[in-house]
Amino acid sequence: MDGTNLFHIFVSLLFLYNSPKHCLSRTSPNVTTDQSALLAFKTSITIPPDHILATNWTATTPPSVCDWVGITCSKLHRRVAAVDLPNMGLIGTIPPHLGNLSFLVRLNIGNNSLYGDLPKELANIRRLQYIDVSLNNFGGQIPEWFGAFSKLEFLNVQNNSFSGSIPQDFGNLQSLKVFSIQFNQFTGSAPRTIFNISSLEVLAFTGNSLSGNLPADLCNHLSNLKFLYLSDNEFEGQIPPGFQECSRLQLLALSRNRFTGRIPSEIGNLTMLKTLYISFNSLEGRNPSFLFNMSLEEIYLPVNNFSGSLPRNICPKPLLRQLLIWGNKLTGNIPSAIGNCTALTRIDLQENNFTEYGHEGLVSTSCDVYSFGILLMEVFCRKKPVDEMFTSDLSLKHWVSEALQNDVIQVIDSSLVRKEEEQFAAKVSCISSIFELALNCSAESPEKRINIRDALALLMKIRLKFLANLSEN
Ligand SMILES: *[C@@H]1O[C@H](CO)[C@@H](O)[C@H](O)[C@H]1NC(C)=O
Ligand SMILES: *[C@@H]1O[C@H](CO)[C@@H](O)[C@H](O)[C@H]1NC(C)=O
Ligand SMILES: *[C@@H]1O[C@H](CO)[C@@H](O)[C@H](O)[C@H]1NC(C)=O
Ligand SMILES: *[C@@H]1O[C@H](CO)[C@@H](O)[C@H](O)[C@H]1NC(C)=O
Ligand SMILES: *[C@@H]1O[C@H](CO)[C@@H](O)[C@H](O)[C@H]1NC(C)=O
Ligand SMILES: *[C@@H]1O[C@H](CO)[C@@H](O)[C@H](O)[C@H]1NC(C)=O
Ligand SMILES: *[C@@H]1O[C@H](CO)[C@@H](O)[C@H](O)[C@H]1NC(C)=O
Ligand SMILES: *[C@@H]1O[C@H](CO)[C@@H](O)[C@H](O)[C@H]1NC(C)=O
Ligand SMILES: *[C@@H]1O[C@H](CO)[C@@H](O)[C@H](O)[C@H]1NC(C)=O
Ligand SMILES: *[C@@H]1O[C@H](CO)[C@@H](O)[C@H](O)[C@H]1NC(C)=O
Ligand SMILES: *[C@@H]1O[C@H](CO)[C@@H](O)[C@H](O)[C@H]1NC(C)=O
Ligand SMILES: *[C@H]1O[C@@H](CO)[C@H](O)[C@@H](O)[C@@H]1NC(C)=O
Repeated sequence: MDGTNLFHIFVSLLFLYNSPKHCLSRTSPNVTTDQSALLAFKTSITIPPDHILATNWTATTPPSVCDWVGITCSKLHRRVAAVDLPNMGLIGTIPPHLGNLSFLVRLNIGNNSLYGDLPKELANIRRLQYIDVSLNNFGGQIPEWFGAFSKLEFLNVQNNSFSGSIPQDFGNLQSLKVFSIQFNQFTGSAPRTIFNISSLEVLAFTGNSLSGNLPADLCNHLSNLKFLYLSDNEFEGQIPPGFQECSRLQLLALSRNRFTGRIPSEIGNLTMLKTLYISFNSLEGRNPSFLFNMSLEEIYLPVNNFSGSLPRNICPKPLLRQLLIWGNKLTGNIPSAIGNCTALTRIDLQENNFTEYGHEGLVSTSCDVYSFGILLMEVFCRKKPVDEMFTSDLSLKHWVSEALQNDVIQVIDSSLVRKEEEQFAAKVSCISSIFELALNCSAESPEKRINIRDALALLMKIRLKFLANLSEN
């Protein structure tokens, strides 16, 4: 007799001895167990009488938990497979009984007012794939036994009060795709084992007190990573090289840490990167111009020590939407090719050492807002300041301001607008808005002038409105 047959006989004997009825009545948890667990949860939370759970979660025989609000049962076993109670205003704690939901795959109790520890009995739920306890008041250490959920794909504990270090065992979660511990009070270094989870797509540590250097081989195993949030921590040292291995990266957030040194040029190899946040560090280096050669849509570099000038061809692709680089040591002109950044909606270049606008540059942020206003009028007016007609700024301003009240077309450069063209009205309205802004900029008394930051923002708005008008037609 071979081993397989022996096995079959053994199994049959087992069934004879333990009839299913006998078996159930003794040890096997069933849907009644699930009902008890959920009722225990109900008693551990404060529910106003008019809350849906107050009437809906009612014990019945036989149990009908599968019809309860927020509960989904598995088709096969008719056991509770998912608890979805987000945004319910629940106040209370998680009882240990919840660990009896042995068929639970998804636990989503985000955005309530639950507090206390996560009971260790939850570790019994080996099937868990999805845990969202975000936006609650849970505290204490993050349980080490989370590391035992070998099927876990989604773990979000963000916006709670967890503290202590991130357990090494989390590196065992080799199916994890989303891992967010943002906005807690975690300390210590990020365990290297985490960066070994090759399934990771989102890794979010922003808003803790994590410290130490990032591992030099940070990206070696993270070829699926799309979003990396490490801002608002106490990380220090260099930004590690080797970022080209994180080849799917779309967002990299390293702001408000203590990073020093240069931006590694390997970042330039990230062809899918759209957003780069590295503000408020002590990064340096001349001319991080490779950044402008990528497909970035948002560049945030404020308050670092970058020097050098902006590249002449600043927007080779018109993708850039936000460019914030105030508070650095950049010099030179603001390139006139900034006009090629047609998607730009927000720009802040202040507190650098850019030169006044000259023949090369269009706008200088350190230039006074008065000159900017005059420049705007010069650009859009029929007459140039060389015209004898204008002996002073005053006459230009006067001319524009008169025209705004009467017939603005008279002063608009005729090569810019023609009466017979389709966009005539949209263009005139746009230029009128620009003239109004220009007049404000060049108001005689300085305290009446809009500041340059707001002026640039307004200019962007005018542009957007113009584009919107065009698309309506
Ligand atoms: C579940 O098991 C309990 C004993 O633990 C038993 O009394 C009950 O009848 C069972 N319920 C169902 C629905 O099988
Ligand atoms: C609970 O709510 C669900 C879905 O709204 C409904 O189907 C079910 O009948 C309700 N059960 C009770 C006991 O009210
Ligand atoms: C959280 O839930 C409340 C209702 O309890 C809702 O008003 C709020 O929008 C939710 N917040 C988020 C971030 O989903
Ligand atoms: C999470 O907490 C941070 C910091 O307190 C806060 O800025 C953010 O709005 C919170 N997130 C949500 C979704 O409420
Ligand atoms: C990461 O994984 C590799 C191979 O999969 C292994 O050799 C290495 O020891 C792991 N590193 C850590 C810190 O777990
Ligand atoms: C990074 O990009 C440079 C220039 O585009 C290229 O020469 C280099 O091979 C790339 N490196 C990697 C590791 O992809
Ligand atoms: C820039 O460098 C100067 C001089 O080295 C230093 O004093 C300053 O703190 C640095 N600024 C930033 C934001 O790192
Ligand atoms: C940007 O790309 C162009 C063409 O691919 C290349 O010639 C140039 O050297 C690049 N500039 C920087 C600063 O990487
Ligand atoms: C800007 O340039 C001026 C004069 O060249 C210099 O005194 C100042 O230190 C520079 N500021 C910065 C932030 O580099
Ligand atoms: C702006 O873009 C146009 C068209 O792509 C290009 O011909 C021109 O050289 C760019 N301007 C600058 C200053 O790079
Ligand atoms: C210019 O705009 C600012 C703010 O938008 C306003 O406070 C000020 O009164 C305006 N000045 C003139 C001269 O219109
Ligand atoms: C499962 O949960 C424990 C608490 O962790 C309870 O003490 C048990 O009574 C419960 N078991 C069942 C079958 O409901």
